[in-house]
Amino acid sequence: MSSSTTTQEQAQLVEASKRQAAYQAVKDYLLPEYTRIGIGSGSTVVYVVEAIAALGPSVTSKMAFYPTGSQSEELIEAAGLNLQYISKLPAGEQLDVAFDGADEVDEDLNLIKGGGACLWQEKIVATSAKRFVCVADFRKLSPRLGTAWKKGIPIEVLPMAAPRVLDELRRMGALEPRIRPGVPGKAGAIVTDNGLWIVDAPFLPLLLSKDTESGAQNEDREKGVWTVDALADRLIKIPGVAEIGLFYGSNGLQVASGAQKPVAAYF
Ligand code: ABF
Repeated sequence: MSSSTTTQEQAQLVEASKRQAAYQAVKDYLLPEYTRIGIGSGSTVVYVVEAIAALGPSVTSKMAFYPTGSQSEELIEAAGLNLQYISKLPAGEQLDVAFDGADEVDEDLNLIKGGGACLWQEKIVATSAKRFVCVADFRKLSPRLGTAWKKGIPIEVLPMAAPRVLDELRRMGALEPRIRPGVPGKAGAIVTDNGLWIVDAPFLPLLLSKDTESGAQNEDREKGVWTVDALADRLIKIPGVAEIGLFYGSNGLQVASGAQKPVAAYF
């Protein structure tokens, strides 16, 4: 078997896994009585929308779909689904469920998100939902965040603050944090749907809270090793940081927003 065939077969396996995960997630978590559905970003979510559209108008015509950015807005419209905006969701009301992908998922369902630069709106939609369903293929699961996704934690920043944010990240032990470039071959940073930039900050694999029950946390932090929750708490406080691509699985979404924790990751 040639190496190109192997690469092609691997690509097919990944696409089949994403599709299977998406259809399973929709089957298990899109209840017919739901009326407000969050739709995330990325290539896996394309299959989520495909699976929803395949249910047909008898199910979907009573539902409204809330995007996390321009990509999912286009997906919703192209599938003929009813597009609505989270800005119009009245205070005190919630989405029934939100589906989104991830770049990496650890065993506590903590997530790295933002590889597609949509993390801020993704977090708003996720935390507006009673239930958040992470749809992820087999490549995304790892014991510690930073093991499978090595590009770093995506952080959405105010452009004028980017150099200061990089300085602080280096002080915290980030390994070569950098401003994410925009279009290949052209100078300049990627610009998010919110007009901001993305900084990618690689750290050594993040510990789960339970890893530090032995009391080794301080010693580890001096070596640049953080727990998910300690790092998230610190990153979000850096001046100029708008949002971070760490989504807590076990408790963060609840603590931060009152929304429910992620309930599922499919592999
Ligand atoms: C969104 O899309 C992002 O938070 C994440 O970065 C990315 C995952 O994309 P894919 O499904 O293409 O791997 O969910």
